[in-house]
Amino acid sequence: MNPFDDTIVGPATAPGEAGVGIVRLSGPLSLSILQTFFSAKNPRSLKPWSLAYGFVLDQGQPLDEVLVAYMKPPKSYTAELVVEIFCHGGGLILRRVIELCLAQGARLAGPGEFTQRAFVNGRIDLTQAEAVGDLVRVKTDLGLHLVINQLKGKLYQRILALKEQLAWVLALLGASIDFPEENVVFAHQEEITAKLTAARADLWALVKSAKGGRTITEGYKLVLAGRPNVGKSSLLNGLLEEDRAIVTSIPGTTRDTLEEAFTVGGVPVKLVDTAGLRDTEDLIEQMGIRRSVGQLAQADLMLWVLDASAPDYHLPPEVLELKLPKLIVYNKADLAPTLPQPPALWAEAQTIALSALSRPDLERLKAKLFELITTQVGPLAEEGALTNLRQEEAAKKALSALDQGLQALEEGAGEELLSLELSLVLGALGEIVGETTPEEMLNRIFGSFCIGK
Ligand SMILES: Nc1nc2c(ncn2[C@@H]2O[C@H](COP(=O)(O)OP(=O)(O)O)[C@@H](O)[C@H]2O)c(=O)[nH]1
Ligand SMILES: [Mg+2]
Repeated sequence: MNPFDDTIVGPATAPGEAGVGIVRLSGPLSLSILQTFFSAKNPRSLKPWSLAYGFVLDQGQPLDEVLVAYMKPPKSYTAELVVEIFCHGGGLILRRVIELCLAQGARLAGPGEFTQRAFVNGRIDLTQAEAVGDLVRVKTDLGLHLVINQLKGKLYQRILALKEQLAWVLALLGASIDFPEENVVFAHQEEITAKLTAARADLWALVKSAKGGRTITEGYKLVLAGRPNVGKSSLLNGLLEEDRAIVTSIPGTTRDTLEEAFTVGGVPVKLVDTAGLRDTEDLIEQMGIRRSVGQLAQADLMLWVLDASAPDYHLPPEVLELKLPKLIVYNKADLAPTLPQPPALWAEAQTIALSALSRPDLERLKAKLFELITTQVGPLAEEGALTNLRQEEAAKKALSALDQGLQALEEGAGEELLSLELSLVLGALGEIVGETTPEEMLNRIFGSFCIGK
């Protein structure tokens, strides 16, 4: 049974002039409220999951010519009785139709309340509800792919599978606590360890997916770094196809970091130009260099730009120590008769030789970036990934409780302690999908939706 006994109403389309504007009702009175003011051309056409044509009447006078659909529980957006009235788009019409509904006993829906009902009524989990919110905001193809998969329940399924693995172990432990004379932990120690180790690997992968998931939705950070005058700013301008950064032959021209957005194959990318890394007495330049290092610390990929005609591999130690993926870019290849050997340092990094002044070369660089980015984040869109900080925090909480449990098991602690840790893991996973999420967090999530969603 659905827990809500009131009926809510709201505009399902954005305000303003448009071809159609939709009023949506959800709750037990939806259909009877509709019938007080809807006059169908053919009364038998008002059937569930089909469209009926007619007029909305206000005190007997036609207010709008509309199409109406109603959906019976549980096969509707909210899993309740839902009515949608397709009016002509226009602020006044929608307001008047909503007023008719309110006069008949409906209540104005709050932000995200339809989706919240779908969640509370168990049609979708919290990650799917969040996907509904993200779907309207997503700006790139890959982001859309990820969010649609989340809406279809890919992330939910991943978490469900993990929970099942853990629940199985918990049941085994429960049996042992109930019948302490048979030392079940002892009997099944190996099996339990194997099961929990496998679960840990899955959970670890899930926690790791958060970075990629957020990269897809929020953006991938590419930082151009290297010695002064190697052509970093020229590369930024070339990739953006506009003269955004100042380029001169004077070393030390770029003194501050500069960030611009573009997309590579559907992934939003934040491209950052930085001050050249060198020892300098100039105070402003020193500050710029500190900023460069700060940007690199947050980068997903460093483009280490070198002058191919005179490569200088010297970099400040704090940059050398950074552990992040790198692409070595030998720029000014047009001036280099032979290309230098890649340095032994960072031997694992890929290299590309090009000229920032050549359009085909820049296209080649873009293709390379596409390849690097999609190998990092592409598969995530398919498998489902954590896409926001809330989910990530809960997954990390689950991982640390599971580690505690594994440690307890190793140290031969009793099954009670292990059961307790596993319950904490299940609780944290339940928070991701909305089973054990605190009320105020739910309110915050749905409160960020628009009215009528
Ligand atoms: N021949 C040649 N000159 C380049 C190339 N890329 C940049 N330059 C020149 O190198 C100088 C420094 O470029 P700039 O982008 O300001 O370097 P930054 O200090 O690393 O940002 C400018 O005079 C550019 O025109 C290239 O691929 N070939
Ligand atoms: Mg520059």
